Amino acid sequence: DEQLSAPALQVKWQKYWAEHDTFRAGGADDMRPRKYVLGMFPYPSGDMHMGHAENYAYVDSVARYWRHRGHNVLNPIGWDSFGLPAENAAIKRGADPREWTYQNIDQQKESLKRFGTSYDWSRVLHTSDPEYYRWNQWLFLKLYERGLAYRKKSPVNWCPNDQTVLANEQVVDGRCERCGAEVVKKKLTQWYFKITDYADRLLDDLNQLEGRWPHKVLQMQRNWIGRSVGADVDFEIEGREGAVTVFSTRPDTLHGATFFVVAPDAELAAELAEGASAEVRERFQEYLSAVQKTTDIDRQSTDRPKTGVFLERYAINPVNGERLPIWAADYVLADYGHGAVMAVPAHDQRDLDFARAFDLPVKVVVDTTAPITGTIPVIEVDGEGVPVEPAATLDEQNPAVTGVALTGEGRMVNSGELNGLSKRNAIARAIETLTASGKGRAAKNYRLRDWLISRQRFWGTPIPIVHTEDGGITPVPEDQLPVRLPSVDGLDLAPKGSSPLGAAEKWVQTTDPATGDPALRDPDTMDTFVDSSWYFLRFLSPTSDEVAFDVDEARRWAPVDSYIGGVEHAILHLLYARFITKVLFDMGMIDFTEPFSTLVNQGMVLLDGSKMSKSKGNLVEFSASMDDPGADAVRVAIAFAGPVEDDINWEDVSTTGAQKFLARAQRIARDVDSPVDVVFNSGDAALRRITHRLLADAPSLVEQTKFNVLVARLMELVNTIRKTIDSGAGAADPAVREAAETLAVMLDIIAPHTAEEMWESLGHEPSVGLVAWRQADPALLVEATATTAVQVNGKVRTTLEVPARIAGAELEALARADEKVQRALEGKEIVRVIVRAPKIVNFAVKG
Ligand code: ANZ
Repeated sequence: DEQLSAPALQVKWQKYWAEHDTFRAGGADDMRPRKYVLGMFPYPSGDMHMGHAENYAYVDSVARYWRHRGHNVLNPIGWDSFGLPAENAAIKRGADPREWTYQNIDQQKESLKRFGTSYDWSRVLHTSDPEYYRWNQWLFLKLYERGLAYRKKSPVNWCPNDQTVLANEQVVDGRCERCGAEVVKKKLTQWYFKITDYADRLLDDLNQLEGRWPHKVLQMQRNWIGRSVGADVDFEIEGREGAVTVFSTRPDTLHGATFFVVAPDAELAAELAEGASAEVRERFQEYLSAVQKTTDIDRQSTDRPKTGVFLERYAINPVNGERLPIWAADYVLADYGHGAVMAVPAHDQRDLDFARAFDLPVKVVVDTTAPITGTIPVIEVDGEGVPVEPAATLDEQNPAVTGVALTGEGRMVNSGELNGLSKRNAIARAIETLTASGKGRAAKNYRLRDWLISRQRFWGTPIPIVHTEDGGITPVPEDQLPVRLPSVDGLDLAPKGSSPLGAAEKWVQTTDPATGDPALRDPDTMDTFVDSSWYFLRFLSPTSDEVAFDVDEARRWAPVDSYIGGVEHAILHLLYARFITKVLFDMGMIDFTEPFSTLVNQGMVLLDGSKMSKSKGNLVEFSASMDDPGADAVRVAIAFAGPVEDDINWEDVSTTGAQKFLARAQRIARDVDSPVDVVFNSGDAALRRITHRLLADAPSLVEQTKFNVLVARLMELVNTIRKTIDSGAGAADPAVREAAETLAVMLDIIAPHTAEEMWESLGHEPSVGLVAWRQADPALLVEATATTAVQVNGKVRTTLEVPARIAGAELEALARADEKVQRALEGKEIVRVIVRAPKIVNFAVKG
């Protein structure tokens, strides 16, 4: 009657699972309902540490749960194994990034197995395998065919430290997301994916995910896409052929435009400055070079003093012919809208700040003090309606004086035919009028930019394109894929601003597949976010060398039912995966448009309140904890420490408590002394009620990610079983076996090794991981009830049947709602209510 040590227990059951392939997903003929459970795949940056433990434990629990609910579960694992850390590590050691990568992968695999995870190990993939990245290249070609992959020369984000370009998404507060170096702009010819073609769908489809993805993530995606609606308005410019267009969300305010601003780094600014005096030209050049050193973040900052140069040129307001002085100012960005704005200082704060700095006129065109039906809430005070906002006069609110732009609702003034209209109606009317006169039209704008995918680094997917001597571009035909990375031998990987692949002469020099003429391979590699944008589909047919993924398997399994990962991927990875999913849908390869039906962002295990990391030297070692206290104790303790979505502190995690609980659970299984086939219809009634209440509650606890509550309930069950064994009918009571079996099956989702061992002690064949949770017996869920006497002035008017544990307030409400009681109270004033739940409610009344 000895309990196995944690390592012995783990080895025993991990060996069993591996030998029996216990968690392999069922094939096409498996008729159970399917669940695709997926954790965001790991990056092989080193061995696992305790900071990762919550992620893997939670994904595993979800997968195990659905198996217990009778589902055919697919829970695969792979590695996102291209990328900078491997390349940087290789440079540091003068080694091959492959070595570092695959060594780390092996280590992580081993750790994940020791943690008792239930992956389908037959589907492992690594994005750095040619068998995988070949299909990245295929995807690139498909996007190219559809006009969704294109090259352009434009200013790109450049990390001077990593010596590579970065996507907008990889620039955080003006710095490189990876190394923190300040990002600069550099003009380069690069490959882009046209994600902006999908902006509307990427935005609108978020509504489908409401309630199924964390609201915060949906909001971040919405803001990132940043759709604005309004109008494009054409302005003539004195002394220039052809109109210039501006984008405005407020075409209703056209009459309030008092000047015109061009982004200094837009081509138009240089062109207009060209026509100005020598002095202005010089001032402009100086200003432009200063602006080019400023980040977009700084340019948009509201508390930076406004700067600009008057270009001595004028734009003509299309609605009233007024001459608007044209300024170059850096608060207008070159690559948003059309890089120019009509400035309406009375109603736009940035324009007002600028107008006040340079003494430009301010003209109010929306009277925000004029009432719009229903917009100013009124409250009753002593029977009189009083507006919540005290009425102010327009004079008091003059933006030129207060410095505060009037951005609220109101009625149009000083605006010709728009006068008297509300802001909203005036926007619509202004667009109609502009359209009719041909001087403008309704327009949309997005913050979202096309996805820059070229990287000047070695450790990534080669772009499957060759360049001919005459500057032509030829895609590598599909049947010649993969374009494999060359050997790293003799290559200098050190960052130098161009791709190291360019120096691999034998590799670079090739022939045009179309003509046989000499040609050069594109030396850049793809952003690794391309790799992760579709990997969830590759898991469905991971070894196929015919197709990227099998469309029939995709119809069976996809989209992913439960996607689980860190909130750090709230924008980049999820947006790209959503985009590629929509492209594949348009290609007719899949029948869904969103890749991840539900999303959970789980927290991390922190130490001293900060993220564990090698650089901070605060890692709690993972391997050592698998020996002591053991995988199950770690998993129970983490689950118990708090809700899945929260970060938890390792200091708050009690593994000794968890160890004791697991030991008690195992002892119960060994103590049970009834036949394996005993019928569960008798025995200790209180214990049976607790068991069945848990069977009824556990699914929603798991589905709402309340694992901490589930563990607490399992602990309660262990205590009650032990009490029943020690008193009552003892270890032979069928209710004890029923409870112990329920405990084992439920415990499996958190402490699988312990659960298997219990299941065996209870006389069953493994694996408990495939045993279905039983249905709760409704007869055992009925709560005890009590009878309440409801009195009015001491006289019983009715009786109520209520739950025995009803709260006083609830009971009083029930009594008041009763018809007989209402009749007895009619026309009377209630002086006092006395409630003694669940027995008595007494209303003391007069009149
Ligand atoms: C006139 C106006 C009047 C505007 C008003 C706003 C309020 P969002 O919502 O971010 O799309 N704008 C247009 N292009 C710009 C650029 N390249 N750089 C900086 N600002 C630019 O903002 C759209 C508004 O931002 C546009 O509407 C324009 O100012 C400005 F009472 O036009 B608005």
